[in-house]
Amino acid sequence: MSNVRNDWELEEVLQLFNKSFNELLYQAHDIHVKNHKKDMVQVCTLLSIKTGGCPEDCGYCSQSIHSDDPIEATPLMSLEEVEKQAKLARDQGSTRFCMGAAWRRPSNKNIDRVIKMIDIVHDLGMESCVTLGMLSEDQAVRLSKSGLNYYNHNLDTSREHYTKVISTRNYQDRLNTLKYVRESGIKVCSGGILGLGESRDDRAKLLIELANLESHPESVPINMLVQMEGTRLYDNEKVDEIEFVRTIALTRIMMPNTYVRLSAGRESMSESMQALCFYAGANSVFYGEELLTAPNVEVEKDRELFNKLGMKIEGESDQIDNLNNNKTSNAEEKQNIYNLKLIN
Ligand code: SAM
Ligand code: DTB
Ligand code: SF4
Repeated sequence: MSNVRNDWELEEVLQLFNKSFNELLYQAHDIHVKNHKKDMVQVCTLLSIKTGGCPEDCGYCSQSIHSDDPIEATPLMSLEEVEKQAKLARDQGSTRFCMGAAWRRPSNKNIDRVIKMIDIVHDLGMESCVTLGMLSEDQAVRLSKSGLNYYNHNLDTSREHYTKVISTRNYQDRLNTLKYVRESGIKVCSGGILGLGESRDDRAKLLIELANLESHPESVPINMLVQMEGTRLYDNEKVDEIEFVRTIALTRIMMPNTYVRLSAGRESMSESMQALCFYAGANSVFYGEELLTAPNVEVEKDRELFNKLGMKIEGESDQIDNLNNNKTSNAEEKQNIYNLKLIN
């Protein structure tokens, strides 16, 4: 295991960023294979359980009421629909199901409903993750008691750049929720977005915020901005691909044991760029045709890419081994695993 550090400084992170591309990737890949199973990708399906109508003014988000072309608001999804979508995800091979809601913060009544949804996900044998906005300490404890595995709450960018992207909350609000989540025992998923008009310094500073937390997040999503029409940042200059891959490499080097998730924006990335991201240490993706409101890569295309790259979906290979070794007794489970073998 590599040394886990929590004392990163800007100068050394920028020095790493400035290394030659090959040297940086080699270092990141070396750390990756020392700390993770090789050629494995963890997949997580997203579901928007409450879309649109969000009072926050995040400049990148189509679900904000401040967007010029806001997406239509929907009520909180029914438990039946959640179960249907979660089953579909499980049958496509997902091992984690993440439910997102366009809230500034959930009410206690909202939390009651979400806990029932989390139970549904667990009953289907998947890990759970939710992203519901800011939480109180009590709400984090309630979610933890329900057995929730992960809470996603992104810092998005550096402290300095944050005020240019969002004005309805501040960085400390985000950090407070992360603290409540960590203290409640839920695993932390927190990352950022590239393409918000930030500089390389801002990217380095975001990673320093995450890597200098007392414990590293177990999961760090790195999103490429999906430019949504009507949002303030719609016309932003696109991030250079090599710079994006460098940021993935830095994330891997600074947080060696963490799952680094190549997140939103994969739909517009070439296969070669994704392959470079995996080499640089990304080992998790969002899986399924839709993110929250934006399109994602088709499942068939992802499976083809994983096959081409000789990568396996985490959890799936164990399930198939169990079937081959006759270790699975439940008939429904056998059928699901058999279906996975067919898609493979
Ligand atoms: N409302 C909650 C919140 O903001 O924490 C949860 C849902 S919100 C959509 C989850 C995360 O998705 C945001 O923190 C942001 O990092 C990411 N996100 C939203 N819109 C995006 C976009 N257009 N491109 C890339 N990432 C985006
Ligand atoms: C994260 O970092 N990215 C996901 C998830 N956490 C919730 C969301 C991406 C949203 C992309 C835009 C959309 O679908 O609306
Ligand atoms: Fe609301 Fe989350 Fe979108 Fe911000 S990112 S506007 S908090 S749904």
